[in-house]
Amino acid sequence: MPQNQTPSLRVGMVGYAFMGAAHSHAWHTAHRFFDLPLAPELTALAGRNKAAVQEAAGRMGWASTETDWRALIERDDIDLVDICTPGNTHAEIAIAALKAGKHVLCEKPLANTVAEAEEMAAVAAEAAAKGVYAMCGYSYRRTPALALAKRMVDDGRLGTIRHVRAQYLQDWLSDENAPLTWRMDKEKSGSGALGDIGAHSIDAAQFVTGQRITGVSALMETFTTERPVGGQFVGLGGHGETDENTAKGPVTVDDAVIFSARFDGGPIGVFEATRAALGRKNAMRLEVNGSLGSLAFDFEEMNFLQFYDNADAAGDRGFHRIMVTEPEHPYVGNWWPTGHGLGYEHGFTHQVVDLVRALGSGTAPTPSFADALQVQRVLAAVEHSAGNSSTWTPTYQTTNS
Ligand code: SOE
Repeated sequence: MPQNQTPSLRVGMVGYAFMGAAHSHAWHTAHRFFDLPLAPELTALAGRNKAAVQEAAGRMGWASTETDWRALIERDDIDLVDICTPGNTHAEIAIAALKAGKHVLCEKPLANTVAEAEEMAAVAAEAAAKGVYAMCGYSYRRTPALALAKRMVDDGRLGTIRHVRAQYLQDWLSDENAPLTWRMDKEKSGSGALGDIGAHSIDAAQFVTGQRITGVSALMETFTTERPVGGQFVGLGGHGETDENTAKGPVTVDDAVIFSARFDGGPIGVFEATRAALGRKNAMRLEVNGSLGSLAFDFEEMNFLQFYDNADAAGDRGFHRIMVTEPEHPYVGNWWPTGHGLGYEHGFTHQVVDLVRALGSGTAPTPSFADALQVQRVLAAVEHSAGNSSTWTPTYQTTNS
């Protein structure tokens, strides 16, 4: 349908930091590369600081601004609310938006607690019955290589899944002088590496395998327990403008988490998430081992998927590196010729594509708030396990038997 005849989807976004920038790019780009039933319009951007939100709106291409998200939700020229704010605000904004008849895209993790996530999922279920839909922004599942991994598992190329191995390794908090931000404040962020990046690994592992985590055993650690206050990050990997005289505040979340997991279909898993793995920048990795083959992915080489096929002739067996840039691969055919590759921002664009296509066909987008509630339950189980080391066995207590 010609662009000028495609019905609009008028978007209001709350928040305009790193995720706000990625989402803005996606709202601008999706219908320029994919045929969509609705044409997104960047109608309003909400933020508390008037000067800052106006500057951001100009830079990111939003038509108007609000200094209160409630005003955004009351507007009758807004069809969908996109929540790009810290986790402690997700529940209030999403519930109000859904009850006002607005579709919702909510950044991950869904909430800071299971109780909040349960309420959000319940309200979303009621809204869906009225044709108002909600999606949670686990965008990594829309990286072409991970979408291909799921397709291959669904097609039985791995056989019976036995192992899941997930790591999400960053290093932007390796420096103990990196400043204290909202991500290190449990009240605002809910948790540290666990909810910020471990949540991505949990969703990706459940998405690719099609199975859910039923139990965990965990260890969490905070290496730097206080940080300079008032410094500003220069990007995620940057260092705050602080010195030895800057006052310090407490870090109330984890720097790192490791946990073992059991999936409902039988596999066992090992997970690791850290923001203190010096040298690893955004190494979101997933390996799945099955009875017939294995897959391995590393976001730092996001255009490739490693595949070991035990059906190969014995002399030919080995991990093959699939370059996920063929038209046959998920999403890629709408971009560049084979071999040209995609980037981090494309996952957000694909997220908008799938969301808008679902809304246009009157179907519920995924991951739903119920899917995101399952991730929230895993996050809570990890925190509970780590805080109750009843099964922890110090080596000095082991007997010689
Ligand atoms: C920080 O760790 C962060 O920005 C996460 O919050 C994002 O979800 C991830 O995509 C990149 O790293």
